[in-house]
Amino acid sequence: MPLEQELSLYIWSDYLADTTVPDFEKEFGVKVTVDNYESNEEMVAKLQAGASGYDLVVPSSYVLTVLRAAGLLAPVDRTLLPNAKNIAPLFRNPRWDPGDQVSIPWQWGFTGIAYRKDHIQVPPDSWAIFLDPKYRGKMTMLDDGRDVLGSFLKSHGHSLNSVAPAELAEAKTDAISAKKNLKAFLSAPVKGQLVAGDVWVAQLWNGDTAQARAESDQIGFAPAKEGATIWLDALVIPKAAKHKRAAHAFMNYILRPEVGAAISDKTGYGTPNAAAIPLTKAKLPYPSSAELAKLEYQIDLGPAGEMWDRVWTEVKSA
Ligand code: N2P
Repeated sequence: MPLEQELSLYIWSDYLADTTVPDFEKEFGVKVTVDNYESNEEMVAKLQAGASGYDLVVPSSYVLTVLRAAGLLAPVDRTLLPNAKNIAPLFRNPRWDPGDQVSIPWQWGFTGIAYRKDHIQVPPDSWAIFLDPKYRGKMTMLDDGRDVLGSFLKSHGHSLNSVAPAELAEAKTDAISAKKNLKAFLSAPVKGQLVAGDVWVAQLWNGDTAQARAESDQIGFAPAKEGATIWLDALVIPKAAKHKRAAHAFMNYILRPEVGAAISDKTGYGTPNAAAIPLTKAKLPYPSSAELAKLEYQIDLGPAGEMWDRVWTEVKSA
């Protein structure tokens, strides 16, 4: 299969190093188009609405499960990925892609609480901060029902994948109370507001917080003591992709140690590339077993996903 001259990448915002795409274009003679999304749900909605122009997308693991089960993903030809040898054992043969058939890992991270040190003296290490009216109007939570309801489920000692209606109802009550204190539900774009000092406390991912910290030393990050989401986002090729050979070339390219390290240095997220870790500035290690014990992967909720969607819609419109 000859290398096509185009590649269309659909990826979370702020998830590439500045050099990742230009260097690939130069070396491979492939013109890359990059489109961004701010949530898994936004990406899935676009794919479901029939967007068929993408050659690579980067779902979180629980969404990968759904796309895979729906038969929307193309098999990945590992013979075209000699650099897959660099993938750390922790990220091989994951439960969301048994046998590594349709994906390669992109980055991993977790959700916590970003805060302005100049306004908040004690690191806010509990999701309860969002229920405290003291910082009304200066706080945001992610625009992501799984993360918002998940954090309040954790606060009550439940799994963030709970499908028990009574548990979800408790989380919904908290989310609606929190909403009164929030400036907005906002994901990656909150970084600018943290840096500007307009937001003092934000439920945010560790890497995006690190990106904000690179612009302001007033930004801290506290893991929530009740526990939180850990995720792994992965590169997949939609079945309808028109440039599958170029998609494989890009996959193999990002699995180079120096390319993976540059992505992590820019995004602040962990690399699943074992050969890249020694080259990263932060040398972000894999989660320790103590950390892993507090963190939980989101899983596909199956038919209960509809109940979750309904609850989240109710929170957003409350
Ligand atoms: C990209 C962050 C994506 C993390 N800015 C969510 N899985």
